[in-house]
Amino acid sequence: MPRMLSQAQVEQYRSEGFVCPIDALSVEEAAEFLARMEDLESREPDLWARSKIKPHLLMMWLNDLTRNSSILDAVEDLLGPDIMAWATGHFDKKPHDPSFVTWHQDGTYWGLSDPSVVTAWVALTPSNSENGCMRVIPGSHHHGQLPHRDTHDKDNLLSRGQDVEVNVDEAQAVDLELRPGQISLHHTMLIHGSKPNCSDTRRLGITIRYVAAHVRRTSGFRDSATLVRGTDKYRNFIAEPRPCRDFDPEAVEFYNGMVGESRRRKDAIAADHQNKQELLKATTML
Ligand SMILES: O=C(O)CCC(=O)C(=O)O
Repeated sequence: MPRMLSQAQVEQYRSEGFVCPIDALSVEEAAEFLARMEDLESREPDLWARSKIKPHLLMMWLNDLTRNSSILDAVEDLLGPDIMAWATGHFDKKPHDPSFVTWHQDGTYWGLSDPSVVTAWVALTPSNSENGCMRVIPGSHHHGQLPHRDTHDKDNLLSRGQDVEVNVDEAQAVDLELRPGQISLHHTMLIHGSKPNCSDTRRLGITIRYVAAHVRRTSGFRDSATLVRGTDKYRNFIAEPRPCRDFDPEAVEFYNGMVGESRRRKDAIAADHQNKQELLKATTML
């Protein structure tokens, strides 16, 4: 018996690669997380620039969010009982913000051993078609890893502006509309993206990338994760410290160590991806 999702939602995740919407937090709980985030934003200039990778190591509110029992119940229905929070992020579009996200598959540069990886996209504000909610191509996770190119557009919210190099049929796209506190869950190979915010309201989503404890890195680089439910008998990731306060010095030291590692890993995976694509193109031209 699933804990949070219905059997139909579990099946939808398998067949279409996403589930949406899920009532994980109440509107009040979402407002409280948002208030804690905004309070920190007002006290810490460059908050997000200082914590691009794994901000849950540095911010108490975000660390608490990764451990939310309703979110974890839904994730457990897809990944099983042993769950690690591996990465977190924020996708923020201010009113009339031109920022967008190109069509992409998350797993492209992640270098993880298997697809037991789920993203929980947590809405802290309303997220709808007008303000640039996330859009997905149902069933696209069945196509496996597709080629991508880096576009580096300044308005693209992705670090490299990753863009999938296949024709995406926009008519197939489904808008994932959420009220504050609701979440969507999506598969690591699902093609998704989002348009600019054409409204007067902020659109803010927090991403939590959860992995099943058996998942490991395919590259030789070290990486860390936080066990948020169950047990970790595999020890594939270095255990992350839980911060006692925002920008806890011990957590900052740990974070700084992981940043360098993460950059080296991403560059190595991107170079490997590029080589494979060039090889694929050369072979197709023969
Ligand atoms: O929030 C968005 O617009 C896109 C989010 C996204 O690309 C992701 O969660 O991987």
